[in-house]
Amino acid sequence: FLFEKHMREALQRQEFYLHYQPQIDLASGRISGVEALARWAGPNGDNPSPEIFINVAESSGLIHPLGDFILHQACAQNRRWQQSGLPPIQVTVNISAKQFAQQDFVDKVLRTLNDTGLAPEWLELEITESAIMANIEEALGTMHRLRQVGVRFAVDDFGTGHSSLNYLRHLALSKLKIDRSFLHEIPGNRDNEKLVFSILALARSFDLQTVAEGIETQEQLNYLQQLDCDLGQGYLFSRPVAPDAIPTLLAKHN
Ligand code: G
Ligand code: G
Ligand code: NA
Ligand code: MN
Repeated sequence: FLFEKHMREALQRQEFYLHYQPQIDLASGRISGVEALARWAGPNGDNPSPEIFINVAESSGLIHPLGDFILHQACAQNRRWQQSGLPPIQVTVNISAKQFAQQDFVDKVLRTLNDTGLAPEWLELEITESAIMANIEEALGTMHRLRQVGVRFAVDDFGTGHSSLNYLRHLALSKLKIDRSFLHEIPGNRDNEKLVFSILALARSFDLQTVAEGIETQEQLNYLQQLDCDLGQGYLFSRPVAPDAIPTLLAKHN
Protein backbone atom coordinates (compact mmCIF):
# COMPACT_ATOMS: atom_id res chain seq x y z
CA PHE A 1 0.00 0.00 0.00
CA LEU A 2 2.82 2.39 0.90
CA PHE A 3 4.51 1.53 -2.37
CA GLU A 4 1.31 2.33 -4.23
CA LYS A 5 1.07 5.77 -2.58
CA HIS A 6 4.72 6.32 -3.42
CA MET A 7 4.00 5.47 -7.06
CA ARG A 8 0.99 7.77 -7.23
CA GLU A 9 3.19 10.67 -6.14
CA ALA A 10 5.94 9.62 -8.52
CA LEU A 11 3.49 9.78 -11.40
CA GLN A 12 2.63 13.36 -10.43
CA ARG A 13 6.31 14.24 -10.09
CA GLN A 14 6.91 12.75 -13.55
CA GLU A 15 9.50 10.27 -12.37
CA PHE A 16 8.54 7.67 -14.99
CA TYR A 17 10.19 7.62 -18.37
CA LEU A 18 10.89 5.21 -21.21
CA HIS A 19 13.88 3.38 -22.54
CA TYR A 20 13.86 1.78 -25.97
CA GLN A 21 15.33 -1.55 -27.08
CA PRO A 22 15.98 -2.09 -30.81
CA GLN A 23 14.48 -4.96 -32.77
CA ILE A 24 16.85 -6.09 -35.50
CA ASP A 25 15.86 -7.54 -38.85
CA LEU A 26 18.01 -10.70 -38.79
CA ALA A 27 18.40 -10.90 -42.57
CA SER A 28 19.49 -7.32 -43.22
CA GLY A 29 20.89 -6.31 -39.83
CA ARG A 30 18.74 -3.19 -39.83
CA ILE A 31 16.67 -1.86 -36.96
CA SER A 32 13.00 -2.29 -37.79
CA GLY A 33 11.59 -0.98 -34.55
CA VAL A 34 12.07 -0.40 -30.85
CA GLU A 35 10.23 -1.71 -27.79
CA ALA A 36 9.38 0.95 -25.21
CA LEU A 37 10.17 -0.18 -21.66
CA ALA A 38 9.09 1.76 -18.59
CA ARG A 39 11.63 3.04 -16.08
CA TRP A 40 11.33 4.84 -12.76
CA ALA A 41 13.87 7.32 -11.46
CA GLY A 42 13.11 7.43 -7.74
CA PRO A 43 13.79 10.60 -5.73
CA ASN A 44 16.66 8.98 -3.81
CA GLY A 45 18.46 7.87 -6.95
CA ASP A 46 16.93 4.40 -6.76
CA ASN A 47 15.46 2.62 -9.78
CA PRO A 48 12.64 0.32 -8.72
CA SER A 49 12.34 -2.60 -11.14
CA PRO A 50 9.60 -2.41 -13.77
CA GLU A 51 8.62 -5.98 -12.99
CA ILE A 52 7.63 -4.82 -9.52
CA PHE A 53 6.11 -1.41 -10.22
CA ILE A 54 4.14 -2.61 -13.26
CA ASN A 55 2.65 -5.38 -11.10
CA VAL A 56 1.70 -2.94 -8.35
CA ALA A 57 0.25 -0.58 -10.95
CA GLU A 58 -1.84 -3.42 -12.39
CA SER A 59 -3.26 -4.50 -9.05
CA SER A 60 -3.99 -0.94 -7.88
CA GLY A 61 -5.51 0.58 -11.01
CA LEU A 62 -2.57 2.97 -11.38
CA ILE A 63 -1.80 1.18 -14.63
CA HIS A 64 -4.45 3.36 -16.27
CA PRO A 65 -2.81 6.77 -15.77
CA LEU A 66 0.66 5.21 -16.06
CA GLY A 67 -0.29 3.29 -19.21
CA ASP A 68 -1.80 6.43 -20.78
CA PHE A 69 1.43 8.29 -20.08
CA ILE A 70 3.57 5.47 -21.55
CA LEU A 71 1.48 5.18 -24.72
CA HIS A 72 1.51 8.93 -25.26
CA GLN A 73 5.22 9.24 -24.57
CA ALA A 74 6.16 6.39 -26.94
CA CYS A 75 4.03 7.74 -29.79
CA ALA A 76 5.28 11.30 -29.28
CA GLN A 77 8.89 10.11 -29.21
CA ASN A 78 8.52 8.10 -32.40
CA ARG A 79 6.95 11.09 -34.12
CA ARG A 80 9.89 13.27 -32.99
CA TRP A 81 12.40 10.76 -34.41
CA GLN A 82 10.56 10.79 -37.72
CA GLN A 83 10.37 14.56 -37.80
CA SER A 84 14.10 14.81 -37.15
CA GLY A 85 14.65 12.97 -40.44
CA LEU A 86 15.57 9.50 -39.15
CA PRO A 87 14.42 6.51 -41.20
CA PRO A 88 10.97 5.59 -39.86
CA ILE A 89 10.78 2.70 -37.38
CA GLN A 90 7.99 1.05 -35.48
CA VAL A 91 7.52 1.66 -31.77
CA THR A 92 6.16 -1.24 -29.73
CA VAL A 93 4.30 -0.52 -26.51
CA ASN A 94 3.52 -3.12 -23.83
CA ILE A 95 -0.17 -3.08 -22.93
CA SER A 96 -1.25 -4.74 -19.70
CA ALA A 97 -4.32 -6.97 -19.61
CA LYS A 98 -6.24 -4.38 -17.59
CA GLN A 99 -5.58 -1.58 -20.06
CA PHE A 100 -6.47 -3.81 -22.96
CA ALA A 101 -9.81 -4.74 -21.34
CA GLN A 102 -10.91 -1.13 -20.86
CA GLN A 103 -14.12 -0.19 -22.67
CA ASP A 104 -12.56 2.92 -24.19
CA PHE A 105 -9.20 1.37 -25.09
CA VAL A 106 -9.67 1.67 -28.85
CA ASP A 107 -10.73 5.31 -28.54
CA LYS A 108 -7.77 6.02 -26.30
CA VAL A 109 -5.29 4.64 -28.80
CA LEU A 110 -6.91 6.54 -31.68
CA ARG A 111 -6.91 9.75 -29.66
CA THR A 112 -3.24 9.30 -28.74
CA LEU A 113 -2.28 8.80 -32.38
CA ASN A 114 -4.25 11.86 -33.30
CA ASP A 115 -2.78 13.98 -30.49
CA THR A 116 0.81 13.01 -31.29
CA GLY A 117 0.48 12.96 -35.09
CA LEU A 118 1.99 9.46 -35.36
CA ALA A 119 0.63 7.42 -38.28
CA PRO A 120 -0.99 4.16 -37.00
CA GLU A 121 1.32 1.93 -39.05
CA TRP A 122 4.26 2.98 -36.85
CA LEU A 123 2.62 1.80 -33.65
CA GLU A 124 2.60 -1.80 -32.49
CA LEU A 125 0.90 -2.98 -29.32
CA GLU A 126 2.35 -5.90 -27.41
CA ILE A 127 -0.06 -8.01 -25.41
CA THR A 128 0.34 -11.30 -23.59
CA GLU A 129 -1.50 -14.49 -24.41
CA SER A 130 -3.31 -14.26 -21.09
CA ALA A 131 -4.62 -10.77 -21.92
CA ILE A 132 -6.09 -12.23 -25.11
CA MET A 133 -7.48 -15.29 -23.37
CA ALA A 134 -9.05 -13.32 -20.49
CA ASN A 135 -11.90 -12.38 -22.81
CA ILE A 136 -11.22 -13.73 -26.24
CA GLU A 137 -14.30 -12.26 -27.94
CA GLU A 138 -13.63 -8.74 -26.66
CA ALA A 139 -9.93 -9.08 -27.38
CA LEU A 140 -10.45 -10.10 -30.99
CA GLY A 141 -12.92 -7.24 -31.46
CA THR A 142 -10.48 -4.70 -30.02
CA MET A 143 -7.60 -6.00 -32.13
CA HIS A 144 -9.72 -6.09 -35.26
CA ARG A 145 -10.84 -2.47 -34.88
CA LEU A 146 -7.31 -1.19 -34.35
CA ARG A 147 -5.83 -3.43 -37.05
CA GLN A 148 -8.30 -1.96 -39.53
CA VAL A 149 -6.81 1.50 -39.06
CA GLY A 150 -3.26 0.13 -39.33
CA VAL A 151 -2.12 -0.50 -35.74
CA ARG A 152 -0.27 -3.82 -35.41
CA PHE A 153 -0.31 -6.43 -32.65
CA ALA A 154 2.42 -8.66 -31.27
CA VAL A 155 1.91 -11.51 -28.81
CA ASP A 156 4.44 -11.18 -25.99
CA ASP A 157 6.00 -14.15 -24.18
CA PHE A 158 4.49 -16.53 -26.71
CA GLY A 159 4.49 -20.15 -25.56
CA THR A 160 4.66 -19.48 -21.83
CA GLY A 161 0.94 -19.22 -21.05
CA HIS A 162 -1.81 -21.79 -21.04
CA SER A 163 -3.78 -20.84 -24.04
CA SER A 164 -5.64 -22.09 -27.01
CA LEU A 165 -3.90 -21.63 -30.34
CA ASN A 166 -7.26 -20.92 -31.84
CA TYR A 167 -6.85 -17.13 -31.80
CA LEU A 168 -3.90 -17.37 -34.19
CA ARG A 169 -6.20 -17.82 -37.13
CA HIS A 170 -7.68 -14.37 -36.58
CA LEU A 171 -6.04 -11.93 -38.88
CA ALA A 172 -5.53 -8.98 -36.55
CA LEU A 173 -2.18 -10.34 -35.32
CA SER A 174 1.16 -9.52 -36.94
CA LYS A 175 3.88 -11.01 -34.76
CA LEU A 176 4.77 -13.66 -32.23
CA LYS A 177 7.53 -12.91 -29.74
CA ILE A 178 9.37 -16.04 -28.70
CA ASP A 179 9.93 -15.76 -24.98
CA ARG A 180 13.55 -15.46 -23.97
CA SER A 181 13.30 -18.51 -21.71
CA PHE A 182 13.25 -20.64 -24.89
CA LEU A 183 16.65 -19.29 -25.93
CA HIS A 184 18.31 -20.73 -22.84
CA GLU A 185 21.24 -22.99 -23.92
CA ILE A 186 20.40 -22.51 -27.59
CA PRO A 187 22.02 -24.12 -29.54
CA GLY A 188 22.53 -27.37 -27.66
CA ASN A 189 19.46 -27.77 -25.51
CA ARG A 190 17.39 -30.21 -27.57
CA ASP A 191 14.06 -29.39 -25.94
CA ASN A 192 14.45 -25.66 -26.45
CA GLU A 193 15.63 -26.25 -30.02
CA LYS A 194 12.45 -28.20 -30.73
CA LEU A 195 10.28 -25.53 -29.13
CA VAL A 196 11.90 -22.68 -31.05
CA PHE A 197 11.68 -24.65 -34.29
CA SER A 198 8.00 -25.42 -33.71
CA ILE A 199 7.04 -21.85 -32.81
CA LEU A 200 8.78 -20.57 -35.96
CA ALA A 201 6.92 -23.13 -38.08
CA LEU A 202 3.62 -22.28 -36.44
CA ALA A 203 4.14 -18.55 -36.97
CA ARG A 204 5.12 -19.06 -40.59
CA SER A 205 2.07 -21.12 -41.35
CA PHE A 206 -0.13 -18.30 -40.03
CA ASP A 207 1.84 -15.61 -41.87
CA LEU A 208 3.06 -14.07 -38.65
CA GLN A 209 6.42 -12.40 -38.21
CA THR A 210 8.66 -13.83 -35.50
CA VAL A 211 10.78 -12.01 -32.94
CA ALA A 212 13.26 -13.85 -30.75
CA GLU A 213 13.69 -12.09 -27.43
CA GLY A 214 16.73 -12.14 -25.19
CA ILE A 215 19.45 -12.87 -27.79
CA GLU A 216 22.71 -12.62 -25.85
CA THR A 217 25.23 -14.66 -27.84
CA GLN A 218 26.48 -14.87 -31.41
CA GLU A 219 25.68 -18.62 -31.33
CA GLN A 220 22.03 -17.93 -30.53
CA LEU A 221 21.94 -15.38 -33.35
CA ASN A 222 23.48 -17.79 -35.89
CA TYR A 223 21.01 -20.48 -34.91
CA LEU A 224 18.00 -18.17 -35.30
CA GLN A 225 19.27 -16.79 -38.61
CA GLN A 226 19.61 -20.33 -39.96
CA LEU A 227 15.98 -20.99 -39.06
CA ASP A 228 14.87 -17.74 -40.76
CA CYS A 229 13.54 -16.09 -37.64
CA ASP A 230 12.55 -12.59 -38.82
CA LEU A 231 13.61 -10.31 -35.99
CA GLY A 232 15.73 -10.35 -32.86
CA GLN A 233 15.98 -8.38 -29.67
CA GLY A 234 18.55 -8.71 -26.91
CA TYR A 235 21.69 -7.57 -25.18
CA LEU A 236 23.85 -8.85 -28.08
CA PHE A 237 22.49 -5.93 -30.14
CA SER A 238 21.63 -3.44 -27.44
CA ARG A 239 20.20 -3.05 -23.97
CA PRO A 240 17.18 -0.79 -23.66
CA VAL A 241 18.57 2.76 -24.08
CA ALA A 242 17.50 6.38 -23.61
CA PRO A 243 15.78 7.98 -26.62
CA ASP A 244 18.75 10.17 -27.48
CA ALA A 245 20.90 7.07 -28.06
CA ILE A 246 18.60 5.77 -30.79
CA PRO A 247 19.89 7.94 -33.67
CA THR A 248 23.43 6.57 -33.18
CA LEU A 249 22.13 2.99 -33.06
CA LEU A 250 20.13 3.57 -36.23
CA ALA A 251 23.24 4.84 -37.98
CA LYS A 252 25.27 1.85 -36.78
CA HIS A 253 22.71 -0.76 -37.91
CA ASN A 254 21.96 0.55 -41.36
O1 G B 1 12.07 -3.75 -18.83
P1 G B 1 12.35 -5.05 -18.31
O2 G B 1 13.17 -4.04 -18.77
O3 G B 1 12.98 -5.15 -16.97
O4 G B 1 10.75 -5.15 -17.99
C1 G B 1 10.29 -6.03 -17.02
C2 G B 1 8.85 -6.37 -17.24
O5 G B 1 8.04 -5.19 -17.18
C3 G B 1 8.58 -7.02 -18.59
O6 G B 1 7.66 -8.08 -18.37
C4 G B 1 7.91 -5.94 -19.38
O7 G B 1 6.99 -6.47 -20.30
C5 G B 1 7.21 -5.13 -18.31
N1 G B 1 7.11 -3.75 -18.77
C6 G B 1 8.12 -2.89 -19.03
N2 G B 1 7.65 -1.72 -19.48
C7 G B 1 6.30 -1.85 -19.52
C8 G B 1 5.24 -0.97 -19.90
O8 G B 1 5.44 0.15 -20.35
N3 G B 1 3.96 -1.44 -19.76
C9 G B 1 3.70 -2.69 -19.31
N4 G B 1 2.41 -3.07 -19.20
N5 G B 1 4.67 -3.55 -18.95
C10 G B 1 5.96 -3.14 -19.06
O1 G C 1 8.01 -9.37 -20.69
P1 G C 1 8.81 -8.69 -21.75
O2 G C 1 9.19 -9.65 -22.81
O3 G C 1 8.22 -7.43 -22.30
O4 G C 1 10.17 -8.25 -21.05
C1 G C 1 11.25 -7.79 -21.70
C2 G C 1 12.34 -7.83 -20.67
O5 G C 1 13.49 -8.52 -21.15
C3 G C 1 12.81 -6.47 -20.23
O6 G C 1 13.01 -6.55 -18.87
C4 G C 1 14.14 -6.33 -20.95
O7 G C 1 14.99 -5.41 -20.29
C5 G C 1 14.64 -7.75 -20.88
N1 G C 1 15.66 -8.12 -21.87
C6 G C 1 15.81 -7.61 -23.11
N2 G C 1 16.85 -8.20 -23.76
C7 G C 1 17.36 -9.10 -22.90
C8 G C 1 18.45 -10.02 -22.97
O8 G C 1 19.16 -10.15 -23.98
N3 G C 1 18.67 -10.79 -21.88
C9 G C 1 17.92 -10.70 -20.76
N4 G C 1 18.23 -11.49 -19.74
N5 G C 1 16.89 -9.85 -20.66
C10 G C 1 16.61 -9.05 -21.71
NA1 NA D 1 7.23 -6.99 -23.89
MN1 MN E 1 8.38 -10.78 -23.92
